[in-house]
Amino acid sequence: MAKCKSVLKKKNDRESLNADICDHVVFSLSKDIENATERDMGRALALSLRDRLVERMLETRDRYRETKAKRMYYFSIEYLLGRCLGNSLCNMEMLSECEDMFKDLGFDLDEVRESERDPALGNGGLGRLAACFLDSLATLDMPGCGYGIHYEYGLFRQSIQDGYQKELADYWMADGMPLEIIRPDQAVLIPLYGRVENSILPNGEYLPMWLDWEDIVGVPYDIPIVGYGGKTVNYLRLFAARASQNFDMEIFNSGDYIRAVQRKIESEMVSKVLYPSESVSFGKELRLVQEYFLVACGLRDITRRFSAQNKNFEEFSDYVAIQLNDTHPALTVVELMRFLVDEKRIEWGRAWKITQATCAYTNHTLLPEALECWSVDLLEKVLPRHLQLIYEINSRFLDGIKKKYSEDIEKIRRMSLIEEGGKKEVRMANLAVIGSHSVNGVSELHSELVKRRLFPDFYEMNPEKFNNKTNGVTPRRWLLKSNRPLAKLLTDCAGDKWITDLSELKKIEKYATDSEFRDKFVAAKRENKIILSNFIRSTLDIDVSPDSLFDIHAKRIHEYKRQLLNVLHIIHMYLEMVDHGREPLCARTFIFAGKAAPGYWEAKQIIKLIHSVGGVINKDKRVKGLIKVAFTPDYRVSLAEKIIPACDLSEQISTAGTEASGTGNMKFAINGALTIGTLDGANIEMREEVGEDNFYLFGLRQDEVENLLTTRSYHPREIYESSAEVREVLDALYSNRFSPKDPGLFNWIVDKLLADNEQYLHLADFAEYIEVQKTVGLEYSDPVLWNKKAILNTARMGKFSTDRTMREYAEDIWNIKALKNLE
Ligand code: 26W
Repeated sequence: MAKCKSVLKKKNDRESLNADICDHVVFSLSKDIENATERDMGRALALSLRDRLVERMLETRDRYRETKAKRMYYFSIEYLLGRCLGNSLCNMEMLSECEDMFKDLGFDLDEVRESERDPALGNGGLGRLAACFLDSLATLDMPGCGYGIHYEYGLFRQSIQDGYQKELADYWMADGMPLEIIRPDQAVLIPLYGRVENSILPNGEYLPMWLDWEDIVGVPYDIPIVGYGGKTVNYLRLFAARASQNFDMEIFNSGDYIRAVQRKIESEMVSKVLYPSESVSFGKELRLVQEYFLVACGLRDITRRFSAQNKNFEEFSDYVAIQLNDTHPALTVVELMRFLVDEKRIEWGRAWKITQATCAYTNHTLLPEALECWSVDLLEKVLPRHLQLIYEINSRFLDGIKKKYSEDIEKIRRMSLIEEGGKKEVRMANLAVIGSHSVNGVSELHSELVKRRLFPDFYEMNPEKFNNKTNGVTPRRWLLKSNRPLAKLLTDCAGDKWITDLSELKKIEKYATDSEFRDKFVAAKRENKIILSNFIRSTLDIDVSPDSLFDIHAKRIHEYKRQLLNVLHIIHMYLEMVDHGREPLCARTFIFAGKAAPGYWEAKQIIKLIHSVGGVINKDKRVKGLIKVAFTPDYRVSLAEKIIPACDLSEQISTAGTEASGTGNMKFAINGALTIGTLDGANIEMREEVGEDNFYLFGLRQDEVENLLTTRSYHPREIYESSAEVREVLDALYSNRFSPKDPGLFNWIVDKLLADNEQYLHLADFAEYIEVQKTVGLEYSDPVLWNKKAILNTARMGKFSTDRTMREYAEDIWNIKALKNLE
């Protein structure tokens, strides 16, 4: 076996890097150095960086092999990586050096970096969390890699026309992805469709045979994931679907060339596009195939690697942990059983124990419409052997329950993997729960609700399985890289240990009332606000003052996240000024960003509403300099990196009990924004950490919400009748004040908000929201008070680093260890 390479050939000093960049311009890009454009220089830099990463990646791999380390594989249908060049340079501690070098060469590295497309292979929170996890695992020197799909089209790009969202295709690979490494030699073959023949061997053993399947090839593309300090380089392995050679055979045999090529193209559809929704189950065949494709490619890769080191699959779970990122990869449970039972001929009970010991499941949403179910008919067509296995898993599982709870038919019905009503469906969440040894939620409140609301029967049966792992974010991307003015100030005052231990920022607590520090903190925030103001001016032609309070709501557009409540407040503030002549306590800029799922009509209407309200307010001279509304289109990681550092007030106002955790909330607070929020998701823990005086709390608690909803005692019309403020705002919407050219456009909103079945309780929280927003305005006008609170937010967010989150998963669920580098 190869020895660990403790001596790296590629040096990071300027001369070596410079020479490599020139080499890549000539030999990889085939250009003269004199004619190299900014884009060429960016690519050459990325290729030179890749050389360094690859070397370290091989070294890391050797280290894992030689120590026979247990590894964790993160299975996720989404990864929202964001741009990779700057982040990798930052983690390699090469960013400043490269900037200087580029300046000397006559280029601006910032501009080069701006031209990199975001790989947007995810929808929102779940995919971004996966990306933060990978960064932390590598930084902690832990053997943990990601497995996913190499979508050709990422999440749609959003443009706005006449206030409406329009979707554009995101062909993110147009300029190539210089950091990735294609590995055709490690391609895997995935069977689909076909039928099962049940035969019996002469010795009486049952031998199911999956026959007549079609196959697709999964080709791995590796994106190196470098930890901070550059020692450990793990990878994210994304599989692209390719047609197999068999298709070529078919062309040859059938003579129907065009039809055969069409089939080839169809099979490559599997990794063509990311499904663009966060919150509805799709039920579409292609999506099921994608989910199986991820699972099957991932498991084949893992079992191949395991076989190379260890032949005894009884020991599989001693060396392999698989984390299921929501139910999308839940078929892992079935595919691993198929592999162990059908291919390795391991006895069912043993195989089940190995499977459970290997798999763990994280739930990321409580919304009932997002819980995945797959129709039995579809499973039968796409994965006939897997459906058999699901039935077998279910029947053994239900036998166990019957023994334990005798004949509680209702309980058995609820816990079954098969939903029997109408069209038979397989409940993927139940499958993930019973096939795993650990089930976790992503914040304390959410984890409680996972036990009580989602899986009460499973919790009663196996309480020890259920646990909480509060989310976090990586401080490298979300502070060090995206907010360099603040990062520098923090390092100057508290040293640089915070980069890998965010709790070190406690050290700046003592400066919360220090005027010199405060001035610098304010200056850093102002620098970020100026950058964002300029961006808004140049892209939207809206003039916003960096002296105004930047009140920001940036996340996917969804009714439960209540962008509507924010708009109601804006309208209220506007009416106070123009109808009642009451000046606000401070000038505000309301900034929105977020995409609506293409098929989610209400969410798209909310985007239109924001534009319509903004359109009226922004051109009304009476409120000039006092309120502005801006919607920055195409929210994505790179835009978040611009927006978040510039925020004063972060809107985290979901109805209590609906947002599993939130992670944007953490990014804003770390960057010194104050939060206005409900007691939902991780807001609760953030408030505990930063202190209740430093958090603007409002709204019903989760138990109050639950009570109102279950007793059907929410009657918003009564609120409308009794509150002049509510009436004014809703009447303004109804009277077409914001839609003069489109009468009745927003009537549906008023109707919905006034209906007893309005499940997000906007009007129940309205009065308190308005009240607390007044306090916000008052306190913002007192910079000493405001900035003391803002500084304490940054100082006390240590808990919300994914370094902490990953340590907890590693210790409590995966049983993997940090592997110190040889250097
Ligand atoms: C089947 C369609 C579908 C697709 C995606 C259903 C559900 C999802 C995700 C689970 C939704 C999601 O992204 N959830 C978010 O996960 C974040 C990371 O844990 C949390 O911070 C957010 O609160 C949660 O909404």
